[in-house]
Amino acid sequence: MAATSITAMSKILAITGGVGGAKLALGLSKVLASDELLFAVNTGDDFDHLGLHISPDIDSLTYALAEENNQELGWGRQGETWQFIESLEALGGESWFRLGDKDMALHTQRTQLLNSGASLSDATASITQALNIAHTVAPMTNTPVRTIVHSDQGDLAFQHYFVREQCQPAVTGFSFNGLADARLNPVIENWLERCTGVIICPSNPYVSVDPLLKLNGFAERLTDLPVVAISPIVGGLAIKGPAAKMMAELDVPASAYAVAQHYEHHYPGLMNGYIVDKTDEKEASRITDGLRIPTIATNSIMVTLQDRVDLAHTTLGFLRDLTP
Ligand code: FO1
Repeated sequence: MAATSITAMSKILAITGGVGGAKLALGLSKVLASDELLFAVNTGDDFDHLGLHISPDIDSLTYALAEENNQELGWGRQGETWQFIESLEALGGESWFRLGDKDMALHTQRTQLLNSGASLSDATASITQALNIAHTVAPMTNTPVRTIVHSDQGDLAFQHYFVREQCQPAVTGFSFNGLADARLNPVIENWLERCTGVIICPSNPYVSVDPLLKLNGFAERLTDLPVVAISPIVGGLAIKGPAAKMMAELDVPASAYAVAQHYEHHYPGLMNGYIVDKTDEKEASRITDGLRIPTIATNSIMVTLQDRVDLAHTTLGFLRDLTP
């Protein structure tokens, strides 16, 4: 399906991280052309592993946009084989982080590009172009930021919490090493000069969206723009990932309302509109009245490509309605 422009004036910034965000991102890429849509991606999940630089959220988005994402696993590349990781395991090597053979090629190429002096942004552009992705996938920053999960089992690097420990430890909070010194990717900075609206994709607010919004001055740069967020929580559950479990452990009700409250508390006035799933229709009026954020309810569970495109259209229409 080729991207068909809905308005010649759009310059949309989509903030995304993880698999839920990547689903809507694909829908948006079908609706807006590459000069109308830029993806700003969380890099807090990045880590160095087996001598390679791994950027899981960039990978999820890259494979989604290339329509090469592994639908059974929910991460990684489709049509994968596992000879490398199985051979490594047989040698007694570290194999908890399952790197597929095709996926390994991407991490190797990224690491090579970084080692030869490319920025993460340039390395990502080279890889996405090679995979025929028209849209720009912009890492939030070119400097390392690493999410640390504080838990009942101590402080854990994000992938150790998420993959090695299977999100079992109870979380008590998060910090983002390197964030204070990180500079917003100049590609995103330039886009903001002409940006007409911002979409916060249905990603985990604590570990996918906060690292971006907390980046030096970024949230403040967005306050003059129409911003719409989509709840990653539907009917008290996270569509994918540990968001609902994290909320329960942080003593926050796992609800679409609480996600809106989180954004409003930490970034007052940032969000101009909010989208919840139609199963949470009752929450929509509570959020509109209680938090004074115009909220609509629609189908936000994206199973098919058409679901992704439909949510993209609804989000862009809502954003347009909120634009002065
Ligand atoms: N997630 C898993 O649950 N298990 C894995 O072994 C795993 C490997 C992996 C390799 C490359 C990559 O880019 C992502 C990978 N993921 C894996 C997914 C990833 O760690 C998480 O989905 C994100 O960090 C959460 O946004």
